[in-house]
Amino acid sequence: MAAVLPGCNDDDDGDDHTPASNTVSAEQACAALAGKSLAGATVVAAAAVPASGPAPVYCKVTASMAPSLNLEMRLPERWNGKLYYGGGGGYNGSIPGLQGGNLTALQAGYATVNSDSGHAGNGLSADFALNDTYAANLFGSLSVPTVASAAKELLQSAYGKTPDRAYFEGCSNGGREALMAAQRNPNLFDGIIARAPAYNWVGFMGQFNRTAKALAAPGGQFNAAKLGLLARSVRDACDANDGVKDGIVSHPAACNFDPQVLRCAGGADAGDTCLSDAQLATVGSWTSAATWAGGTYTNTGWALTGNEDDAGAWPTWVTGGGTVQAALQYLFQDTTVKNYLARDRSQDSLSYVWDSNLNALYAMAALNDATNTDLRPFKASNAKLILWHGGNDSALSYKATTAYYQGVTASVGGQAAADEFVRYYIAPGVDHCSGGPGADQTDLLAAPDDWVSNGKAPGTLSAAKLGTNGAPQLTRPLCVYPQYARYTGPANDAAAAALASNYTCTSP
Ligand SMILES: [Ca+2]
Repeated sequence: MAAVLPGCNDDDDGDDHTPASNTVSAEQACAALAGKSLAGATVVAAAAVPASGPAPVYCKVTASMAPSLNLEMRLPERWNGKLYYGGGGGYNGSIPGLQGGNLTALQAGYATVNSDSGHAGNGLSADFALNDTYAANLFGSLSVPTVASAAKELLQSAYGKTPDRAYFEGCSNGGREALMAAQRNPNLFDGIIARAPAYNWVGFMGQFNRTAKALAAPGGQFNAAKLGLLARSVRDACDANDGVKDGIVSHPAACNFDPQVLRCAGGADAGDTCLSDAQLATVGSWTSAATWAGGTYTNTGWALTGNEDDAGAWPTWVTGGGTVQAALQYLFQDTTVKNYLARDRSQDSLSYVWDSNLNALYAMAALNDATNTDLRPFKASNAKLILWHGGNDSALSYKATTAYYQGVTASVGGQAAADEFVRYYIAPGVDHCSGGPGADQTDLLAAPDDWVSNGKAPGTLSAAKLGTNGAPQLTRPLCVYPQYARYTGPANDAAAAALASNYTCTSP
């Protein structure tokens, strides 16, 4: 059948099913797509959604791709001619909703697309990977180019033209999807925003396993008082080093706090004012690099930041509030051991030796690792890359993203070449993807779009932390790595310390 050629719609009412304009009503866009099958995607539903709160009116399109990939597009009435692809999180398994980057993009006139990456399930579960190699491939790398291809054809059908620009943004596993696309599909997107990327899958999952074992060892767990002691001691030592005691260590790489000063006399646990040897071993596991399989797989470890006690930091990711089996690091490595490595759901992950089955590691790396730093093809396509990482991320260390950035810089031939297409930002005091005491909100989509469309390379950006009323509670400059925001305002002035204008991006 050749019934989907754009413009060939004279057999019906003539002007509202295959429009060739950026201004198309939600009803028109939906009518153009209802019942269509394009690029392997079958439209399941297409319905106009009225404006609501911050969201404009749009056409919501759901489509499925055999055997089990589901995607959703949101088509605005005044389309800016660009596509925004928002990545997933964790082990995916559901379609991200209209919030965060999706909402920002739709408000700015982008058409958006998201997918479940090929399976339905809980984002903490890798059950899909145990017996379904195709689902594992879709999760690892195939879903993004597959969905992007379909999305571009659906836009052609809805608006009568393919997008002028396409951007991908993701955080955590979405950040991994972003780097995977930059590495394997260098022509697919004009700009890619990789936030807190989970790119080093074998390495960081191995580190999760290592951390969980340290916490599960006799006496290795932290209660709230001991966690507060550790974090407060780091702040006492390093908070003021950036020019202001604001509860945020803005340059943790220069913080030389030695946790051994907290050791209980004799090393046995002597209460909440000191750390036992088992607890210091947990800290040592946290801050040290790890290697497996003779150095084939590595992980950087974390810097001590002084905000380990933030609710979205260690309590969520590491200690599980005192029960390691409730911590997200434990849960992610546990489902990974069961479904990718041991391939046995009865395997106890805390007794599993991470590199006991090298072939299993190789297979998981082939599926999920996005560690290739050679982005010369991506650069040659004139695409741009924004890297962003929260400085207080207790899930994925910013140090790993720094290592990736340095690897890319070397691969493309040095700093000047890297500066032509990559920017890297660390947001101090920000937890995994968002949250924490730092300024976590930045319009990162505008940066690559301005770079690609207008040749305006991004420099210092603006970041804010919003209060519960939605107004900025504090602002900070978001500095280009390796610079950090140093306070240069009046001393002992809390109001001044909350304003970005009193900070200067400073080289370390
Ligand atoms: Ca500070």
